[in-house]
Amino acid sequence: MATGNLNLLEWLRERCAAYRFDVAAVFRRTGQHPWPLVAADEHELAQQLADGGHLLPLPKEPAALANVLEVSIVDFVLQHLDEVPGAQARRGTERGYPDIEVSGSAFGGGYHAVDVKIARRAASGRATQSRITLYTGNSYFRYPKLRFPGTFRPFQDYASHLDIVGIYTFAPDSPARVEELELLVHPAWRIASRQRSSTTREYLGAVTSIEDLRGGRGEFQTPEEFYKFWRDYPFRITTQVQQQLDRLLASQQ
Ligand SMILES: [Ca+2]
Repeated sequence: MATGNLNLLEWLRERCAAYRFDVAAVFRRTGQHPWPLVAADEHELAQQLADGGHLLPLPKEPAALANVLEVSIVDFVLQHLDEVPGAQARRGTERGYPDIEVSGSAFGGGYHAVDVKIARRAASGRATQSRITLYTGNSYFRYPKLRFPGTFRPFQDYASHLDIVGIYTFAPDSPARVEELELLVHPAWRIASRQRSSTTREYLGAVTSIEDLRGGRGEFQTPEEFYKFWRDYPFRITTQVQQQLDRLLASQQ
């Protein structure tokens, strides 16, 4: 296969269409049943483990459950990237940006940021229950030439910023908690709104309509319009960011 001819956005869409969340529950070592335990297939095994008291449900709390999904999706993407000749990828830090950094000749060279976002469907089924956070607005995003802690390089050094958005229905009675998971892939600016995603944190929010998220219909016509709006936004510069800035500026003199 010739290198440099893959479009990362298209590649991710194709791969993500084949993703299945197959984490059924949390395994507990202790159970009550006779040994050996013999199962003909994974369904029978799951049933026997459940009947034998080996399974605990996944967490209900949205952030905890989102983290389980995120880790599983990042693992899946990294595994598939590993099979692409001429592609490199690495996993970001828990609280940093991005979740995955992709590079190499397979995708035309340069560095690409891929971030995973998880949202629960609202009861209506038409919107996300809360607004997805696209970026933290007062640090690496606002100062795109500086390399902040928790990042691999300055924001502007990425050729593209892509988001994998996972939307699921919360199933309180299922040990897996997650049903009807849908994965969408878009450049982050395409699903951006003009609203913050938190009243207390310095976060930029996405649009909440699931139709608009699917179609990549955010509130900006161009990336320039998006970056101008959110870089001009009067976010608070927290003490932590102030200290990071002081250090970064001092090291560049
Ligand atoms: Ca993430």
